[in-house]
Amino acid sequence: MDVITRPSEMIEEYLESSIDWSFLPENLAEAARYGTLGSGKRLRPVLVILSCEAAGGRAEDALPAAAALELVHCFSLIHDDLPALDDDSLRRGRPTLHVHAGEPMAILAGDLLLAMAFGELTRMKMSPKQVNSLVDELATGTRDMVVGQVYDTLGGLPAEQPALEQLQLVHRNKTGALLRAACRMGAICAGSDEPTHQIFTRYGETVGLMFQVVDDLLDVTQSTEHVGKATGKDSALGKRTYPGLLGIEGSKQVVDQLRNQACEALEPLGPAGVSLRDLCCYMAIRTR
Ligand code: GRG
Repeated sequence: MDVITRPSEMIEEYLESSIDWSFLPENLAEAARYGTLGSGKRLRPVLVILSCEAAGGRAEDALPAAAALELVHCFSLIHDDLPALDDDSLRRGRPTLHVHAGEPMAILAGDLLLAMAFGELTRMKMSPKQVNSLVDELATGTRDMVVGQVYDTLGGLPAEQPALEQLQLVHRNKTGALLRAACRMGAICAGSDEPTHQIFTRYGETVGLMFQVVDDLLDVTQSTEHVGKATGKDSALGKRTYPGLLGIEGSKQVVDQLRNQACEALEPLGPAGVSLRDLCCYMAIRTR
C-alpha cells in the first residue's frame, strides 16, 4: 500500500544499516537481527514517521525514534511467543525466535532489544527536553503494554467492570499503548505544540484500539498461513475477544466506528492529515 511503502522502506533500511549490531557476540547479533529484521508490517514506526510529517517535521529526523519503537515491539513479540507466555512457534511466517535459537537466547535477545531501544533515543538530534519527552513516551507505552499483557494472561482486571469495558482496558494497554506512543512520539519529533499533540493522542488511542479489534477478527477469519502466525487461538484458550462478545458483524461495526473517529480526530490538520487517514483506512481492512 502506497502510504506505507516509503516510510516502511526507510525504517527497514535504518534497522539494517544504521543500528550497530557489530559490537555483539555473533550468536546474540544473529538472534537479535532474526527477531528484528524480516517481514514485519512496521506499522508502529510508520505511524511515528507519518505523525512527524503530519505535524510539520521531516521523516529523516524521526528515524531513531521510529526504530526505538519497533525494537520495543520486536522485544514484546519475542517474549510474548515464549512457552511461559503465549507459547507460539510461528511468527512473521517463520519459526519464533525461541524455536530458532533456543529459549535462553530468545529471553536475552528480547532484553537486549529493549535496552537498545532506549539507546536509540540518544541519537535524536533535538533538544534535551524533546529527548526527555520521547523517553517518557516510550517508557509509558512499554509499561502499559506490560500491564495489558498481565491483564490478558494473569488477570487483575477490576472485577466490577462490565465485560466489554474490561476487554477495552486489556486492548488499550496491551496493544493500544504502543500505537498511541507512536503517534505522540512522531508529534514530539516535529516539535508540535500542546493542542497539536492532543490531536495525535486522540488519533493514536482510537487507532490503537481499532488495531486490536481487527486483530481479534483476523484470529477468527484468517488462516495461520495467510497471517503468518497462529490463528484460532483466542477462542481455543477461552480468551475474551470482540468477536466473542459482539460477534463478527458487531466487531466489524466497531472497527467502522473507530476508523471514523480516528479520521475525525485528524480533521484539524487539514491536508496534512491525509497520509494518516489513508493509513487508518488500510489498518481497518488489513487481512494480515
Ligand atoms: C516480559 C517484561 C516483559 C514484557 C513482555 C509480552 C509482552 C510484555 C507484551 C506483549 C504484547 C503483545 C505481543 C501484544 C500483541 C500485539 C499484537 C497484535 C502484535 C502484532 O502486531 P503486528 O500485527 O505485528 O503489527 P508485525 O509482525 O507486523 O510487526
